[in-house]
Amino acid sequence: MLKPYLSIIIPAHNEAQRLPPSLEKIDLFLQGQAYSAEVIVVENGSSDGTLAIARDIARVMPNLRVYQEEARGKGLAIKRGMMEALGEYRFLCDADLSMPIEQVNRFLPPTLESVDVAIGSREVPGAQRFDEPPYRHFIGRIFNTMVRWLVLPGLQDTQCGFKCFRDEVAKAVFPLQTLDGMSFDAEVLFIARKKGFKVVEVPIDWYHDPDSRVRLVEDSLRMGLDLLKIRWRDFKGGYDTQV
Ligand SMILES: Nc1nc2c(ncn2[C@@H]2O[C@H](COP(=O)(O)OP(=O)(O)O)[C@@H](O)[C@H]2O)c(=O)[nH]1
Ligand SMILES: [Mg+2]
Repeated sequence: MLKPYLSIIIPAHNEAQRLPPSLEKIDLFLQGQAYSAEVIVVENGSSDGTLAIARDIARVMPNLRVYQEEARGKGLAIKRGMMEALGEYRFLCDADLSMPIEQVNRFLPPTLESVDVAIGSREVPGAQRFDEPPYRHFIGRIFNTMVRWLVLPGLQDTQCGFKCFRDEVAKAVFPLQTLDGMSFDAEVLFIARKKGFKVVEVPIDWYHDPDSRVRLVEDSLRMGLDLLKIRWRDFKGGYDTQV
């Protein structure tokens, strides 16, 4: 395959319901764009036939590739997708399309010129949130405060599921990623900054989807611990390797 301009990487765990309509929207959107693109789905740990459904869709969507990882974890799936991707820009995209896919162009030239890492943000001026219950927003703000104190000063929203990496940045950062779960974002952004790449926040529209794979208590505790792991690993020189 020739190097596409854009790779859209979708992690999918028990997404039998949400993935097919999202892939259809993405396919339609990409057909209307002047650039070339591929779509990569990485499934792991599903019990609802997500993998078979994604493979069925790949038969009629030639630019879709589907992969599977054995163990569960969004971070694990993202790392695999990033390693498989060929695009000049590599865009992480949640299966629920909480951000309308058309807004992917906000992360790409000519809207944003040659940015290293552009992250979708629900907290910077211009962003809008729809239908999010206040308690979920509040928990997100507590986590972000911890993220800013411990690993990523200045970034207002690191957990949004829509992020774009230039290929050179992805190749330098993702091989060093060690976190498999929901806090992989904080680690890869930390590594990117450490390597001297610039991270910018892009305002997006966010439509909250109450159907969530996040286990609020279990995942929140694990995510807090993960932030300490990032600091500890960095202290021990774990991110100093060049790849
Ligand atoms: N492959 C994979 N994807 C996951 C896993 N956990 C969550 N995801 C995906 O991560 C994305 C965000 O999940 P979602 O439930 O929408 O999280 P929320 O928006 O933060 O409530 C979706 O595309 C999920 O399918 C996992 O263990 N493996
Ligand atoms: Mg979601």
